[in-house]
Amino acid sequence: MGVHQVAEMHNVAFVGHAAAGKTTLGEAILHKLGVTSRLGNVDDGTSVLDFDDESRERRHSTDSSLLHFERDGKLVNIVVAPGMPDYAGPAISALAAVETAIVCVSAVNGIGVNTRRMFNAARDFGLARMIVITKIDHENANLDEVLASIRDTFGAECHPINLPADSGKRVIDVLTAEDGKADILDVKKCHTELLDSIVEIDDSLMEEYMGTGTIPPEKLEPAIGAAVGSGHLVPVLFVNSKGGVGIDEFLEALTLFAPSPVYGKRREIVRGEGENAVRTPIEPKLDGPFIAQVVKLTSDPKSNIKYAVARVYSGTLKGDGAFHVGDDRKATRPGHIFKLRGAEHHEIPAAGPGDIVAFAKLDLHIGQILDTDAVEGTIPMPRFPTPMFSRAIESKSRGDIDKIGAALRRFEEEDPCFRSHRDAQTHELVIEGMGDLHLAVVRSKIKRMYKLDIETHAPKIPYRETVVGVAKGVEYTHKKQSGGAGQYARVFIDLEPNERGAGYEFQDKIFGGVIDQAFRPSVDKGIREQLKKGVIAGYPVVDVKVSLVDGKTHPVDSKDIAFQIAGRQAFKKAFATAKPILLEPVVNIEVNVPAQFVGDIARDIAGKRGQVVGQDVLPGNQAVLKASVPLAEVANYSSQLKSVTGGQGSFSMELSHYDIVPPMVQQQIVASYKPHGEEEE
Ligand SMILES: Nc1nc2c(ncn2[C@@H]2O[C@H](COP(=O)(O)OP(=O)(O)O)[C@@H](O)[C@H]2O)c(=O)[nH]1
Ligand SMILES: [Mg+2]
Repeated sequence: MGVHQVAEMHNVAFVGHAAAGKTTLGEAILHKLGVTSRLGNVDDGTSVLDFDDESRERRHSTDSSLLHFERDGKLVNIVVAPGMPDYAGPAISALAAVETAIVCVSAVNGIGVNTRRMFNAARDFGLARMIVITKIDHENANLDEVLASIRDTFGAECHPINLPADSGKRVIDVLTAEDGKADILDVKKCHTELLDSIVEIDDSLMEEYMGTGTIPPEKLEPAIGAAVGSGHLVPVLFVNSKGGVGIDEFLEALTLFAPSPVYGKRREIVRGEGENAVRTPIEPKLDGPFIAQVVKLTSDPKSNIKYAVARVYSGTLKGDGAFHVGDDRKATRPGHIFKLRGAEHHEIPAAGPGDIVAFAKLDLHIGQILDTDAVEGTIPMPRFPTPMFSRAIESKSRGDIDKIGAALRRFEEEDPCFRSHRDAQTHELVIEGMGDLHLAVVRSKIKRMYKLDIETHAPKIPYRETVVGVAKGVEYTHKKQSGGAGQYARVFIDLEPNERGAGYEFQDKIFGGVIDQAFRPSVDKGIREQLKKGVIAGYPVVDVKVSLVDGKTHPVDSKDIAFQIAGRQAFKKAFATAKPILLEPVVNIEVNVPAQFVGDIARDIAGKRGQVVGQDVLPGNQAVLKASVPLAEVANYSSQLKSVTGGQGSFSMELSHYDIVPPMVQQQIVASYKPHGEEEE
C-alpha cells in the first residue's frame, strides 16, 4: 500500500449508542472485502474488532478498534468506537482522528442517549456526519419511526441516500435511481430532495441544476464533499450487517459522501491562549512538514507491545524517518510504521497525510503532536466530559503500591476520561471515571495486565473540624518521673474560633518567665501535630486561635517533647469544651436532563439537603438545573442520576465552599469515628 493522494483518503469513526451494531458493521465490511473468511460475531466472542479479553467477556466493545481498506484506489480508515457512555474517553478520541462521524442507529431501539451525545460531540468539533440505520432485517425494526425520529432530533438536513426495498433484502440508491419501489418513502421524492440539498450551497451549480435538471458528473463529487463537509447534508443509509445487505452500497457511499481531508474539518495548530491565540491551519500536503497527532494508545494482547496510533495531517514520514514529540528538542525514530486492523498489525513503508498509522514501543500520550519541526502549540482535541464518579482504591498487599501507580499512569495516558490522584487530606488513592462500569473495567484490566488485586470503596468525604465556642484557661500538666530522665511541662491555653478560611493562629501571651522562651514554640508544635489528626472525628482542625496564657517549668525535667505533649493534650481538652463542629464540602452541581425530569431532579436535590439556585430550558427539550448541595449527599450521584433518568442525564460539579454539618449528621459521623494509634501519656 503506497502513500495516497489526500483527496483519495476517507477517515470515519463509527459512533453511537451501545448495541447499535457498530462493531458488527465493521465485521460485515471485513467479511465483504474478504479480509475475514467468516463473519465475526460479537455474540459468540469471534469478533475480530472486539479482540481484547475484556470486550469478549463482556460482549461489548470496551475500547475503540481500527480497520482500513482500499477500494477503487481510495483508502478508507475506520475507527470503531465503543458505545457505552462509560467509554466516552476512547469514543471521543475516535473523533480526533477523522473527518466524518458515522452515527449508527439501531432500527429496533432507535436513538439512545449516546446517539445524541456523539452526534452533538461530532457536530461541535466540526466534523461531517452520516447516519447508518442498522438491523433493518430485525423483526422488531421500525424503519419509518426511526427515520422520522432522526429527522426530528438531528434536523431536516438528514436525507436518505438509499432506501430499503424488497422487505429489507436490498437497498435502492436514491442518488442515481429516479424511481423504483422502496419499503418506506417515495424514491423519486427522496432523489429530488437529496439533489436539492447537494446543490443548495453552490449558487452556480444550483442554477445549472435548475436549468438542466441534473448535476454534471464531474461536479457531483466536489459538491457532495462541500455539502457533507459543511454539515449542510447529513446522508442517511440502511444496512443489515448480519445478512450483508447494503454493505457494498455503504462502502461505495463512504468514498463518495464521507469528505476527504480536502473537504473535511481542517485541523489547526494553536499557539497561545484565549484571544491572543495564533491559529495556523495545517495544509494536508504530501511534501509539507510531517505533522501528526496521537489519538489512541493500545497494546497487543499477546506480546503486550504498546502501540501509539497517530493521525497524520501533513507531510510524509518514511520508516527510517524521525519526528519530534511536541517541541521536544530530541528527535524520535519510530523505526517502523504500522497499520492496525483489530489485533493485527502490518508494516508499511511510509505514512502520508490523511492516514492513520501506528508506532510501536514509544512513550506517548493522547493529544501529543509528532512533527518534523518541533513546533510549539497544540492541535485542539474534541471536548471530553469531566469524570465525575470516584472510588478510593487499596491494594491487598502493601508492596504493590508502586506497581499500582504505574498501572494508573498508563490508564490515564490511554483514556482522557480517567484520572487518579492522592487526596491531600484523606491520603486516599482516588480514581475517577465516567461511571461504575468504567472503573470496574479499569480494575479488571489492572488485575489482568498487572496481576494486581485491588479493592475499591467510596472515597472519604474530606470533612474538617473547628469550634464555635470559646475555652479559657484550660490546663494540662505532663509529668513522667518513673526511672531514667524525667519529663515535666504545665500549660494553660485559651481557645477561640478564627475567621472562616483564616486557618490556625498561635499567640504567646505569657508574661514573665513562667515558661522558658525556648519551650513556648514546643507548645505550638504539639498543637500543630494534633490539628492534622483532628480531635472529635479524625478530620483536620481549621480556623482556630490558641493563646498560651500560663504554665510552669521544672528546672531539670522540662524539655521540648514534654511541652509538645502538654500543648497537644491541653488543646484536645479545650477543643472538646469549645463547641466543636464539623464542616463539610458543598459543591455547585449542574445537572442536564430531558425537560420532563426536572421536577424529579429538583425534589431529589432538596431531599439531599441541597438548594436549587437556577433552572434553564435548552433547545431540544433539554433542561439544566443548578444547585448547591453537600458533597456527601452526591458522592454517588452518577448512579443516582442514572436511576432517576434511565441514563439520560449528565452532570458536573465543583467545590463551592465548606459549611457547617447539621448536628444530627455530625453525631453520626462522630459516633462512627474509631480513633486508633498511640497515646503516649
Ligand atoms: N439482526 C441483526 N442484529 C444485529 C445487526 N448488527 C448487529 N446486531 C446485533 O446487535 C447486537 C449489538 O451489536 P454490536 O455490533 O456489538 O453493537 P455495538 O455496541 O454498536 O458495537 C449484537 O447482538 C449483534 O449481533 C444486524 O444488522 N441485524
Ligand atoms: Mg461495539
